[in-house]
Amino acid sequence: MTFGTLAQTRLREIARCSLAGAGVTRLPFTAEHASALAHIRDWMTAAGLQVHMDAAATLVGRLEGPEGGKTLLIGSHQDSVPNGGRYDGIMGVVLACLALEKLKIDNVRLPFAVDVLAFADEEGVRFPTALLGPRTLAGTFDSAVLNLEDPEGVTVGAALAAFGADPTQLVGLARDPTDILCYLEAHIEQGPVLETRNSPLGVVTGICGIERNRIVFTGETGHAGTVPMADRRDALVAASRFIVAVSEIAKQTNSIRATVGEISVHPNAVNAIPDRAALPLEVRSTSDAARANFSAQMREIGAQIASESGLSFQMEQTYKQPAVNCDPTLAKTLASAVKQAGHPLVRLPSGATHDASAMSDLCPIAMLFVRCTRGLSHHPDEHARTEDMNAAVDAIAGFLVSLKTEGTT
Ligand code: HGY
Ligand code: MN
Ligand code: MN
Repeated sequence: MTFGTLAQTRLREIARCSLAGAGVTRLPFTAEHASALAHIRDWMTAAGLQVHMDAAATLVGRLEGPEGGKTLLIGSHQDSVPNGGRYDGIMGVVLACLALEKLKIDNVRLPFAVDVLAFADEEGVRFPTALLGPRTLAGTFDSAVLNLEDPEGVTVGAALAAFGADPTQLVGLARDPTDILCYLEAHIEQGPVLETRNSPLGVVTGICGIERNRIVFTGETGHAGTVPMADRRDALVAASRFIVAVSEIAKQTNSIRATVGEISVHPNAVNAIPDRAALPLEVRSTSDAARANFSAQMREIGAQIASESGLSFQMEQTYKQPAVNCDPTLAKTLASAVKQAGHPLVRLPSGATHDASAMSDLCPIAMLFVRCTRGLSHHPDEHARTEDMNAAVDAIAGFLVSLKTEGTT
């Protein structure tokens, strides 16, 4: 059995730790998360790691290194989006464990310790926040997050405590940057580039920044049959014009990805004119300046659309994460490991954000992408090939060994 086959088998098994329905639905601090940790614990134990769950519900598998040596961090997230795929996040955990298992079989001893990390919550689906685990390790965690609630009114703090973690001990999780070598994350590409380039692996150059704004158009409701069209202050019509403008202008700016993924309408009745339309505008770019410019442009356009129809317009930033670069030296080492494993080298930016985005506040980061069939992700049909995951295990193991020989410890 190859490591790729083992990875595919393990990912098929852990995909069952999910709510019913298409694809995988595994949110943080839930029964599905708890059952997934049992599988991950087994993977870590098979790799010879000492396993514990930290106060942020990150499962940590530690391979001890020489006394006083540094620690290399490697991993990804266990959670999924609703009806997501079986590779996003969790693939990075299984590949990390298998790479260490490979080194154990090859009797390779590393001159540094390794912590494999299975973070609880990267997607930010259950709660209006994300990256809890990486932020506690990086010391950038904001304790106000503990009071944020899920749709059922459960706070992050209560969910952590009920899960057996400890919201009062999060501050103590911060790592000393001088003890850390780097953070490596393997992740399915979630896009079409590697498939188009016919390459199983890619070395990530940087991770996009992200900004989310809450937009509200407010007009006036009225009877759908009696108010003349010219007299209407229809919030949904204005919001629709705004959404089309977002798409058209984003298309004209090549480094921008802008999405309106939800909308709520009031009174939301078939025979009443909408007096309120609320929507999130998400903007991503590898350039923070381009992202800020685009948002400023949309603020102006939204205000103009509103004033033309006698409505009011509000736009408030609710989330921001800057673009981060992967460490060029680590990327070079990872590139050599990919070539050493006999695969072509493709370098590419990440349009998705990752745990590595937050880990970059703690230490230098490197990311390895694995080809994604049809570029499909956040989708039940997400798929990675067995042979590509096998290639990834080779490349990760090669990267760890080359860090040893390059003495970057
Ligand atoms: O939204 C993202 O890019 C990530 O999948 N959470
Ligand atoms: Mn992910
Ligand atoms: Mn995701």
